[in-house]
Amino acid sequence: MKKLFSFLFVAALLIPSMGAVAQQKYGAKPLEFESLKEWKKVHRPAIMDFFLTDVYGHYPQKQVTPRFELLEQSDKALGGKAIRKQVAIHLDGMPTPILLLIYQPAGVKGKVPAFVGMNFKGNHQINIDPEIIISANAPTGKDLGTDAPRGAASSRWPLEEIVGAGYAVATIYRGDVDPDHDDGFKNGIHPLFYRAGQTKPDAEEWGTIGAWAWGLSRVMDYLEQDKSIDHKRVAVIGHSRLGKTALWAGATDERFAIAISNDSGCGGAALSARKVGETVAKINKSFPHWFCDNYNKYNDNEEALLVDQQGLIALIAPRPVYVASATEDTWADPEGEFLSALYASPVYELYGKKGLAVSSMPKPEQPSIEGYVGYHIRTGKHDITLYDWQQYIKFANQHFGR
Ligand code: GTR
Repeated sequence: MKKLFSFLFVAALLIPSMGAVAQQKYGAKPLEFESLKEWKKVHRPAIMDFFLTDVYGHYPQKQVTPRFELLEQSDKALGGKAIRKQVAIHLDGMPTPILLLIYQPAGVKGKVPAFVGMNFKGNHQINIDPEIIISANAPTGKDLGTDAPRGAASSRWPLEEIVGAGYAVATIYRGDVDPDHDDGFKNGIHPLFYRAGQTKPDAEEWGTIGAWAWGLSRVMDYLEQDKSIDHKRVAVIGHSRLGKTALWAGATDERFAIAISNDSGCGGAALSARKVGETVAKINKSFPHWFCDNYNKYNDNEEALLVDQQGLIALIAPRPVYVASATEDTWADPEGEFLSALYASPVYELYGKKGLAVSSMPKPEQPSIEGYVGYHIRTGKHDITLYDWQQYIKFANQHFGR
């Protein structure tokens, strides 16, 4: 009898913990659950914890409060169509500020919605506007003339079209938050958060994508206190590595009302388990600073992932999300990007929202934007173009009631 009791006692102890060890893997499949309650109570927290601990890394506990300084403002930007604002986002301990550049429609009464995104080579490359302040961290000298002259990326930032549609554009340079190379996390914002004696993030702490996403949240802090911006209608957007960042920012900061991923590929919208194009092992080798160190556990070991990248998209639910691909961008695995959007859709349905409106991959230039999960594939290469923006504007109009 005594034996039986102790057996039952040990079994009772073991069963729940065995359950935890053999934790259900969601895999690269549709995220289908019984109820919204179950999603919110069990699965969303587990999936969020997985992305925090094993993919992008936890944000630090310590709070660093930004201070905003308006450096410059003009009502005559873009030939009088726009107001331009340039704001320094100061962080205690950072030698240089994050420079925020905003264009917003001129002559508008009331608050305007906005697109917020990072740029690759400095604010001055998004438009030829000679007044754009060049960040101390942007490529300079020879590079400024050749690699990143003013307006070099203006095709990626069709300001006239966006501002013409009634939206503000707010952008920062990625290198103002954290440089995009493996510098041992010495030069960006990471050191501001180190504990005494700490010299680099722990294995489950944020890498560069996490830091960039944190930077986008500081832009949101600014927008919340700018009375001309409707901070309840802000879409976070990014291309490629900055698309991965936009999705993570959207997942972790619910103030972003929409998240848009343009050609974000591996570690963004694309499913990793397909191993098409860039893989977890390849991305961790080429860009060891992007993710947290724990992500290396999944190099050539995708089956061990608790959930695939559809989990990242589902974390944004019920807020609208848009995933876009390009036909020649095979490195980013367009089909894997589409499937992620599709597999996240059942979570939207739990909230009573239509997810993706199509169940098979649409042809190029046939966007699916009726649901809360939008998708298109555009003919052409890895890039963000006017066509892409036109779809994002339509999608935002629909959800922002415009
Ligand atoms: C590539 C990288 C991709 C993507 C891209 C980009 O080199 O392999 O993951 O992020 O860069 O950001 O343009």
